[in-house]
Amino acid sequence: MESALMTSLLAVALAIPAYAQQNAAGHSAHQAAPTAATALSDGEIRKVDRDAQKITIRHGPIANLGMPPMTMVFQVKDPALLDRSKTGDKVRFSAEKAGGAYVVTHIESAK
Ligand SMILES: [Cu+2]
Repeated sequence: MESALMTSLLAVALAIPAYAQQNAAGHSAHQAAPTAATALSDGEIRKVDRDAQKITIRHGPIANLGMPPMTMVFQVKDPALLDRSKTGDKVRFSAEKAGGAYVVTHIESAK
């Protein structure tokens, strides 16, 4: 009985630092999840063209594309990205080059 209690207390004591570490790692992993392949860039939506499935973004530097800040038109990987975007939105987004076109793969609201 007593040794069982000691064992469970020991298990808890050992688990606490492991949990804390795992939690910290889990948090940063969560932050990085949408950006596994590409880093997020800052941008502001200038135009959403649903017919052409294109979006104009005034963006900051895009590290993975080696692109300086500018305003430009992107294609979108998923048309649903357009539904969540409107002119004037401040966003964080990721883009990649696919078949000679620049394609937005992720957009999230910038807070
Ligand atoms: Cu650009």
